[in-house]
Amino acid sequence: MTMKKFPEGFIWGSATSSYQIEGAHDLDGKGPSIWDVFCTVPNRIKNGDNGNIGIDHYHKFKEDVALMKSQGFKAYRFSIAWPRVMPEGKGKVNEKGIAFYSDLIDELLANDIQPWVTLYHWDLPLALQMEEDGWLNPKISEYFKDYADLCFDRFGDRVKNWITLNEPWVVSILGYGQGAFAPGRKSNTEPYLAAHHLLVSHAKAVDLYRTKYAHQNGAIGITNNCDWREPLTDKKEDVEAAERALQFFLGWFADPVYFGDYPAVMKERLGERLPEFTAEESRLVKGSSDFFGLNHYTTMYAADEAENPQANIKGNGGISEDQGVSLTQDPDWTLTAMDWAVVPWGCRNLLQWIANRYNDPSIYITENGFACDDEMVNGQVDDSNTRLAYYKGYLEGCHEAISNGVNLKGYFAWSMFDNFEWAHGYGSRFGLNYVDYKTLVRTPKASALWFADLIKKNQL
Ligand code: PNW
Repeated sequence: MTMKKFPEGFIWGSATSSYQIEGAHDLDGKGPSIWDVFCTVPNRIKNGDNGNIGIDHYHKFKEDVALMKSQGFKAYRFSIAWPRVMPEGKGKVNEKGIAFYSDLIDELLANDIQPWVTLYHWDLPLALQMEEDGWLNPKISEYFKDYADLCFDRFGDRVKNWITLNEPWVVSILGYGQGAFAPGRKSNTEPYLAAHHLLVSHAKAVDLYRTKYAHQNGAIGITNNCDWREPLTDKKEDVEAAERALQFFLGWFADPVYFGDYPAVMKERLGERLPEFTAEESRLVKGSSDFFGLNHYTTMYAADEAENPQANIKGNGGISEDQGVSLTQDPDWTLTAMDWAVVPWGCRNLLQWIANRYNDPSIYITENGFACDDEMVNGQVDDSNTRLAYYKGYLEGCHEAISNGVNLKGYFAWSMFDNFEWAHGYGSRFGLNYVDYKTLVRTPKASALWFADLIKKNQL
């Protein structure tokens, strides 16, 4: 077997988000978020789970950083809970919340782990939802900018890698289209409006960082999620359908960032439901990312709807009737607990598609991982045939893309720990480290030990 080396300086990290791990939902002055409340609505979350306690990272962060250090991670991606530092989303600052993140950052740096900080990973302050209509209100971009200003001011002396938004596609589609995530709205117009305000909010925060905080010499970008779409057949209609699906998924957010406008195919198909960028907005959004943040998990076959009208669409498709695309999985593909298929070559193909379309940006995979309901047997979780095999395959895909010239600069495993998997609750475990939700004891799974070795050697 040939050894697959990764480029020197390749960044190996693991990732989490605030609501999924912190707990301490109402402690030390934190305000409620839309997720705190969404979880109280009956039947929205599997088993009625919620993030009230999470994995109590709020109290155990030193232990958690020690675990990262022992597993060799050089970077840690986490998010700041907006309502922990600004309980009402604007105005008054909660100094105890600031102190928590400040201590976490210091602890990471003391252990030679670079903090990669996401400003928004879905826990919007409830007051902004109730009083201001959340992401549907154009004023949100000013509130987000002020919140970003606070974070750059308090943490920017030590944090050099910022991600404004995590997965605006999920916020728009699952939060405002399908209603599966907070704030639970169902609509075929609101997702496009929310997305527009998300993009402008991102761009204003980046502009602020590059002007007011230029002296901090950090990098800032956005993280988008995208599955790969492989044409079901090599018929022209299916090839076009797969391309159209990618433009509705990733192009929706990445085209504005790289080209200053939405993809032509979205404008054609959506007409007035797709907002237009003003000249000023377009100027602000274009070029607003120092790197291409990508969260990637799975792949589906895409066919033209007319070609394959009976296809069984299983989530992840966005608003399919807007795209005229039908999606299917190969019955031979292994599925995770989320029903996401394991397709390592899709990861390679997507990286190459991004490199081609966006002119070879520096790419960081900011999430990639495998969900299952792990079990502890004799004090150990052996995930070598499930999660570990997934990581190995996907990292081989990454390595191939790098060999083909793709500028992939780093990789963050999702997730460092088992945690609250949103609407799926605690049953779908993504962690490299097992968490016993009764005792809150953390135990490295086989995949965590495999990562430690991989990082040490920097090769597969
Ligand atoms: C991402 N989809 O969520 C999030 O960034 C994480 O917080 C989450 O735990 C992880 O992936 C696993 O789910 C997604 O429907 C949720 O395509 C849904 C989708 C994609 C990503």
